[in-house]
Amino acid sequence: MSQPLDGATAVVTGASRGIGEAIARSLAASGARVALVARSRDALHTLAAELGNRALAVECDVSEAAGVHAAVATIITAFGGPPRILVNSAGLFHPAPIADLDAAAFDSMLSVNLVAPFRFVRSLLPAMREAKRGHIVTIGSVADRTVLPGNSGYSASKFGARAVHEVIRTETKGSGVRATLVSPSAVDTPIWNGLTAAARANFPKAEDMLSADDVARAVLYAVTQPETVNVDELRITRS
Ligand code: NJP
Repeated sequence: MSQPLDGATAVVTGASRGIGEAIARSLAASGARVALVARSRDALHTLAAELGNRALAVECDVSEAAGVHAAVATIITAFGGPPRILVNSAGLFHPAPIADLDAAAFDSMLSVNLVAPFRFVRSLLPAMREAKRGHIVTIGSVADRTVLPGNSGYSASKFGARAVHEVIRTETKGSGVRATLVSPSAVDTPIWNGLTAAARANFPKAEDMLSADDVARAVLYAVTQPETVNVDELRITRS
C-alpha cells in the first residue's frame, strides 16, 4: 500500500529519544527514509536497526560546526542529494533562576537550540532551493512566545529559533521550500529527567503533559500537505 511519504527523505536531529525519536518513527512509518542524528550511538543504532532500510544512524554533536558539516556530507551522500524534510528537534532545557544559571548552561542552550538548527539550515537550504523542494521543520516551544521564571536561556534560544523560522519563511516563500514551526507545551519525554523538584515546580506533572507522539502527528500533518500549502506555525497544548 502506498504511503504519503514514499520516496521522501528526512533528517531528524535529536532522534535518539523523546520527540525526535517519535518524529523519526512517524516519518519512517509514512514511507520516508530517515537520517537519525544525535550523539547517543547505542540508541541511534538500536532505532536504525528497528526501522530497517528506512533509517540511517548519523552520530553527531550538533553543537560542533565540524560535526554538523560532516553529518550533512554523510547524509547528502547517502540520500544522493538534500533531504526533502529537515526536522530540527535536538534540544537542551536547563531551567534555573538567572542568578543560579551557569553561563556555560546558558551558552549550551543557545548552541544546541538556536545555532545548531541554523547550521543545518544554512548547509542544506542552497541545495533545497536548487531542487525547488524541501521542508524545514523547527521544533519550538510554548517558551518561544511566553516567558516563565527560570527560562532565561531556554526562552532566549526558543524566541530566537522562532525568529529564524520566520525569516526562513520569508526568504523561501515561492521557492518550493517550505518552513513550519511546531511549538508544543510541556511534553512527557526524558528532557525532564534529572531536574530538581525546584526546577520542575512551575511545570505540569508528567501525566498532564502532551506525548511525543502528539508532536509527531503535528509534524506529519505539516509535511504531508499539498506542495501548494505551507503550514507556517502549529501551537499545541493539552486540551
Ligand atoms: O528532549 P529529550 P525532547 N548534539 O531530552 C539531542 C523541545 N520541547 O525530545 O545527543 C546532538 O528527550 C539528544 O540526543 P543525544 C525541546 O526544546 C520539548 O523533549 O543522544 N544531539 C536527544 O535526542 C527540543 O528542541 C518540550 O543526547 C543533541 C534530544 O536532543 C525538542 O522539543 C516542550 C545534543 C533531546 O531529547 C525535543 O525535546 C517544548 C547535541 N549536542 C519544547 N544535545 C518538552 N519535552 O516538554 C541534545 O515546549 N541532543
